[in-house]
This record gives sequence, C-alpha cells and structure tokens, in this order.
Amino acid sequence: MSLAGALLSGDVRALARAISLAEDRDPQATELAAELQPHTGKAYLVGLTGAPGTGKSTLADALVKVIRDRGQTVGVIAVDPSSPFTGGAVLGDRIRMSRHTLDRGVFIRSMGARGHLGGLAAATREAIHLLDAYGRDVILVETVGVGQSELEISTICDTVVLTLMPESGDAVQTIKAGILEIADVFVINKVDLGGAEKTRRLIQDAMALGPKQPWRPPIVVASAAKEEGIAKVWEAILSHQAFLKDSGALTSRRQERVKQEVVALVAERAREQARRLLDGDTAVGRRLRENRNGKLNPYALAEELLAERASQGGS
Ligand SMILES: Nc1nc2c(ncn2[C@@H]2O[C@H](COP(=O)(O)OP(=O)(O)OP(=O)(O)O)[C@@H](O)[C@H]2O)c(=O)[nH]1
Ligand SMILES: [Mg+2]
Repeated sequence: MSLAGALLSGDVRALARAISLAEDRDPQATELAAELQPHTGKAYLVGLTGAPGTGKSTLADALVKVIRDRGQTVGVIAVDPSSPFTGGAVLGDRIRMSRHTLDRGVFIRSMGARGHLGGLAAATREAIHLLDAYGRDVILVETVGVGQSELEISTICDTVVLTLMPESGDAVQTIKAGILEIADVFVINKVDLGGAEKTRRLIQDAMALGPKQPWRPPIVVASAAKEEGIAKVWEAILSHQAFLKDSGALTSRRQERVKQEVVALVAERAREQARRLLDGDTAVGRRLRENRNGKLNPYALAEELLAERASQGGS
C-alpha cells in the first residue's frame, strides 16, 4: 500500500514516517501532503504558546485528557526550534512518557529543525496536514512564543492559547513584546503558586489599552500540573471556535492561512532554486565563483538571477 493509503487507513507507523519525511524536508512529504489535501480541513487546530517553562506541555497533556473524555481524538505536535540537533528529542521523550502512550486516540510527536534552518515552519505545517488527513479531531501545536518566532502560530492555528505564569514577570514581558495580541485565550497557569489575580489585572489593563475587538479573549486561571481549571480552558477554546464559526472569521482565518502557506511554499522553492542556480553552471554562478576580490554586488546578482530564472521559464 502507498504511504498515503496506509496513513488514511489509520496506520500510525505510516503517519510517523510521513512526519519524519516532513522534518527532513524530503520532497516526498510535500507531495504526500498535496495528495492528502482533499482529506484535510476537518481537524480543529489549537496553538499553545508562551514563554519557556510556563507549562505548555503540561497543559497539552491535561487538555488531551479532557478532549479524550469527550470522545474526540487528538494529535499533539511539540515544536522545539531550539534543538536542531536532537530533533526535540528531550522534549519529545518527556512528553511521550506521559500516560497517553497506550491510547490510540492520542498521537504525540515533537519536531525539531534537524539542521534545516527555516524549514521548521514548513515541516510543522505539513505535519498538521498529515495529522488532519489521518483523521484527528483536534490538533494541539506547542511552540515557544517568546521573541520573534519564525513560526507564526496565529497564522497556523484556529485558536491560540497563551500561557503565562503568575508573578513571574513574564506577563509583563509578554505585554511589552506585543505577544498579547495573538492570544485568543489566556491561561494563567500554576495558580497553585499564588499571585494569579495580579497577573489577571495586568492582562486586563493591557487589553483595555488596545483597540476594541469583536472577540474578548477570556482569561482562565488553571493549574495544569494539578489538573485544575483544564475543563474551563477547553470551554474557552470551544467558545472561541463558536465565535469564529458564527462570525465567519473561521473562513477568513483559513483563507489567510492558505495564502501564507502558498507564500511559504513558493519562497521555500525559490530559495532552493536560487541555490541551485548559484551553485550550477549558470552565468551568475560562474561570476560568483570567478570573483576573487570580493567586490560583487549582491543586489545586481539577485536581479541577474531573477532574469536568468525567467529566461529558463522559471523551472
Ligand atoms: N506548580 C506548578 N508547576 C507546574 C504547573 N504546570 C506545569 N508545572 C511545572 O512547570 C515546569 C515546566 O512545565 P512544562 O509543561 O514543561 O512547560 P513548557 O512551557 O512546556 O516548557 P518548555 O517546553 O520548555 O518551553 C515543569 O516542571 C512542570 O511540572 C502547575 O500548574 N503548577
Ligand atoms: Mg514544553
């Protein structure tokens, strides 16, 4: 059976293999995702983001239980851009050791950059499509949300959950970094540590300063480790989902996502092509290699390359 056929029939090894291909940026994975595209669009995509250590993985684990208790299947992708060499193995092992290992309705996978700089976003998108085609009802995507992430979670997921810790200063950092706007649901995690009210007020004050939006992100106080407030987190996600559907925003979000993905796919191919032309037996490539005094003009070379590509019919 083909890999696509095996994946569609529910073969978990086929799914795992396909995701590995995506991670390796193997063109087969892109072909596979394209082939499986008609089988996608059913999964609901939830992004979990927030500063390191705020409890995203623990929350994912707790959410999986709530989702499973409601009879839905779930896929979890933990994206770890910081570990290009281990492929996110440490994080993956931690999360894979969880209690869901034997449940066939749960698929957990971590993804690393594997040395493909800039390829992680593409790999993650492909993995999401693969899980969607595999038939998962809900897909949770965990990413570290500090600073400028190459992976713009809000353009990848339907609902973005932002985790914060009480009294840690990361709420302030988050507000300063302008990350607040991407949240559809706030989770103040580790409520057992105290100080959640102060953090709640900080978020409320910051939101009050911003423009009025049709969706007011709820702030849920929870303890992922103690599994308190997790059902409320899920309710908040579902109410955001209902808002998106009723307002028509789900359609526009998904349209925007397809647009971003097309741009990303074209960019990825263009990058490869540019490298191939520069390394190959082309006029621009030769000029680059023959140059000895380092006085080449990258702007002119880029123009030349684009012209060369156009003359080759863009192939
Ligand atoms: N006290 C307390 N600790 C928690 C809670 N939730 C998570 N933790 C702990 O916080 C630490 C970090 O949790 P993770 O779930 O790994 O956090 P993360 O955001 O996934 O971290 P990275 O993936 O490294 O960015 C772990 O030691 C957890 O056990 C909670 O509700 N209360
Ligand atoms: Mg984590």
